[in-house]
Amino acid sequence: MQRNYANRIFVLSGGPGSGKGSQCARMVETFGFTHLSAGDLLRKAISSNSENGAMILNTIKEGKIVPSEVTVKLILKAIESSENDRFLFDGFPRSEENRMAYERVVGIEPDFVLFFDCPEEEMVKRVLNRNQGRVDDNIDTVKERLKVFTALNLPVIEYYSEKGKLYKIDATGTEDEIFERVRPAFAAWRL
Ligand code: UP5
Ligand code: MG
Repeated sequence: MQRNYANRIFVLSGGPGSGKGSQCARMVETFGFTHLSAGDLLRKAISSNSENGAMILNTIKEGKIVPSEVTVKLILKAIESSENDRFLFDGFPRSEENRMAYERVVGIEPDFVLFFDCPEEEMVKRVLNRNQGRVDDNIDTVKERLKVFTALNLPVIEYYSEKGKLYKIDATGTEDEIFERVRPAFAAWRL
C-alpha cells in the first residue's frame, strides 16, 4: 500500500470479552474513528461465502488464529475503501506473525496501542453472557481463546510496550468508568 503518513492507526488489544468492541463504539462516536474489527471482518467473510469462508469458520470455532495473509487482505481492503484517515484496529494484530504480515503489506505503524487489562474470570463471564449466537462463545472455545491470547497476543503487547506505545487500561468496572480511563489516552492526539 502507498504509505500515507496522514493515516492514524490506534490498536485495541485485550483478551476475549475484555471490552474492545464496546469501547470502540464509544471512541467512534466521540473521536470520529473508523472501527475495523478483524473478528467482524472475518465473520463477514464467512457469511458472504467467500472462498476462505469454511476455513475461517473452523478456525474461529477452534479459537485459533486465521492465517495472517487472509486477515491482512481484509484489513487492507477496508482501509482502502474508507475515506477516513483514523482507524481503530480492534483485536489485531494478535500474534507476532500477524504484526509482521501487517507491517509488510500495509506498512503504517500504529500510533499507540490500548491494552484492556481484565481478569480471566471476568472475561469468561462476559463472553458467556453475551448471547448473540457467536460460534466461539462457549466454554471450550473461550478456554482456547484465552490460551491463544496469553501465548501469542501478549508478545505483541510486549513489543509495543518496548517501543513506548502501550497504554494499559484497567478494564474492570462499568463501560462508563472504563471509557473515562480511555479518554485521556487520546487527549495527547487532540482528536
Ligand atoms: N461488556 C463489555 N464491557 C463490559 C463491562 N465493562 N462490564 C460488563 N459487561 C461488559 O464485550 C464482551 C461482552 O461483555 C459483551 O456482551 C459486552 O456487552 C459485555 P466486547 O466489547 O464484545 O469485548 P471484546 O473484547 O470485543 O470481546 P470479543 O469476544 O469480541 O473478543 P475476541 O478478541 O475474542 O474476538 P474477536 O472478534 O476479535 O475475534 C474472534 C476470533 O476471530 C478469534 O478468536 C480468532 O479465531 C479470529 N480472529 C483471527 O483469527 N484474527 C484476527 O486478527 C482477529 C480475529
Ligand atoms: Mg470484539
